[in-house]
Amino acid sequence: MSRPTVLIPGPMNKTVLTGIAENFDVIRLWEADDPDALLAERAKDITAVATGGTTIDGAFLDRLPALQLVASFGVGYDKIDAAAAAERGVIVTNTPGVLDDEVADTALGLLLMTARELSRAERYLRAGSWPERGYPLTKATLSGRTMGILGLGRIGEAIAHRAEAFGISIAYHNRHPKDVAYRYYPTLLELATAVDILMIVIPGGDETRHLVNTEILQALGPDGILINVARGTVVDEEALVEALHSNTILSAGLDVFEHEPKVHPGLLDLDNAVLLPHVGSATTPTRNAMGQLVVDNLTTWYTTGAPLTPVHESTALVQNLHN
Ligand code: 8YV
Repeated sequence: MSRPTVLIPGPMNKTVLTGIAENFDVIRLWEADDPDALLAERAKDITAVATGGTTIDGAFLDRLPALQLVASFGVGYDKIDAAAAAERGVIVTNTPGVLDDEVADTALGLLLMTARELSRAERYLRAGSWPERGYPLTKATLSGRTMGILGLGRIGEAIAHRAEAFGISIAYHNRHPKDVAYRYYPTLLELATAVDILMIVIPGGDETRHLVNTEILQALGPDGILINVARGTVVDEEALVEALHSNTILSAGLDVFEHEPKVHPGLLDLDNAVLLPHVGSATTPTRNAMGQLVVDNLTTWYTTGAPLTPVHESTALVQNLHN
């Protein structure tokens, strides 16, 4: 039997590249001299795409008439139009679960850096200022505070468990309440009003775009801390810069940005913002585990017809295949 052909549109995690090469014919589109010509020539052979950040919309899918599966690297898949894929009978998979602890660790690290000004204090030491005077006391402490989690999924729960160990109380807002002991708020505005720390873990995409706006930041208030480890698009970045500048909120810790890797210049100028270059899941073991799950989704699709981790837009398709 001939080996299935997998298209990789852009540069990709090494575990994926090595793992796929063992059992599939691979087209590395980003290395082609004329990617459009190559795509047109090979389109009829391509039955799967492995991707890690390329935009895959209806127009792209229409260029691949034989496509069956899009295996995406990462838990968030906002760059892929999974509904358009489902309409065309194409299943999308992502890499949930294997990165929960890593992202939760980053979230807590970012919270500590922000509340206790740890990166600013380190800059103070390196600048040689300590012998003159000790670093000023921080206004915020984490003890006895309440964290509101926007998007209590698997990563949100991993963050909640860690935060509880710090003595932080947990509340959350989802579309529907879950069977958990944490207090549920039916609206984001009520959650932001009730908590000291707003932790964003909700998926990106059109549905959640600019959910955190001026009104929400005002509700969070002058002692409030915003942490975002999800997608930059969830926050209206202009409104956030203004809120940090005018002390409408105390501070923000951000691992993600609306136009990353470009960062709003207004954020770069602010001392009450801690900024990380999207490192939530960025360790070698976790990225390898994510890469292996991409490979495993492809392999199981071709060997059993049942991908391991289809996204929710694809579940009906998968069920129909097995009925
Ligand atoms: C990665 C992420 O940075 O999984 C996600 O949704 O945002 C991160 O784990 C991203 O997948 C890298 O491409």
